[in-house]
Amino acid sequence: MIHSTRRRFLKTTAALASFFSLNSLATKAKPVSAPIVISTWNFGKEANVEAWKVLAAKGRALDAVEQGVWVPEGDPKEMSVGLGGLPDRDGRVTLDACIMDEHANCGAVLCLEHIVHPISVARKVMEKTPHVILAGDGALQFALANGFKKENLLTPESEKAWKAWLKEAKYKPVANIENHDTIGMVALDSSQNLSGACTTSGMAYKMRGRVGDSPIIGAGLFVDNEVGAATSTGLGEEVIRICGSHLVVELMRQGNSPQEACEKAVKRIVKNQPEKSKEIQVGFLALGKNGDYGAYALQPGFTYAVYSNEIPNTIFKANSYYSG
Ligand code: SD4
Repeated sequence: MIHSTRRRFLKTTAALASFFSLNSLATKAKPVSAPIVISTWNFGKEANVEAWKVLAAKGRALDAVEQGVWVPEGDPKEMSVGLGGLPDRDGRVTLDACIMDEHANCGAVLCLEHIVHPISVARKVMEKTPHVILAGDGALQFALANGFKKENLLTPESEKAWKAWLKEAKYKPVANIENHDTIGMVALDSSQNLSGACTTSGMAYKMRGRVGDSPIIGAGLFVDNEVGAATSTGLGEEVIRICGSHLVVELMRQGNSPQEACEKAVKRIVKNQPEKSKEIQVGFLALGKNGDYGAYALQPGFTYAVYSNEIPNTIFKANSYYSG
């Protein structure tokens, strides 16, 4: 009698436990929605259109993110990426980019000058060299040897902005606007594979040779095909200090949703730099293997664009730690 009551109790407890664990999974995870592409800031919306063409045709996420980020890279009006990017304090446009695929293959270029599409040079580094990173003159030499054209990236508008800056020549990053933005894009294709790309002209009026988080695998971008992908934007030095995108992906591996993971990474920055974090912007964007996604920033104003079969290329505002 005691035994059968106990057995019944155990059975009920096991049933309840599995009910609740399934239920908590169900509430955590949104429906699988591959393919999906998400990218940083408002200009991500236009970039998503190109990425979506690849994804909708059942192409690879890797091709989608490369083609997607080409849009702001090639747009002279975008003063934070590629052609027309704001220069360093010496007036030189220096670009940073990296790309990563579902096999943990990755490539990056740092402080690359004169090439409109650094993301494609990064992809060539990944595919054609035994290395992950090429920097500066070596990256340019490699690009030229691989058929990329040498161009002047400093547009009259960027040059004018730089000359105006020179009057005071004060380096002071402003949250969200004016002198920084980056496109980070992550995608899940219809074969359920993840890839990501991140490309920028970095912080405007930076010191010559300065490199931010964007081309650093694990900081500006990280992809783990078992778990998810993440990318970042904002003041790169603060992202590098916490290996931001890698941290987000590892938090997802531990069972956090992409949203929770982005929030925890932002809070890590606050914990490390409580005073500084009030004045700067950092935003994370993450995509889980199941199509769930999330974003979070230090300050209000961080936007991102999502495109999937269920979400017709929409710009969302990320929640933030500070209310502004
Ligand atoms: C950098 N993270 O170079 C880049 C800049 C950026 O929004 O994303 N700005 O630090």
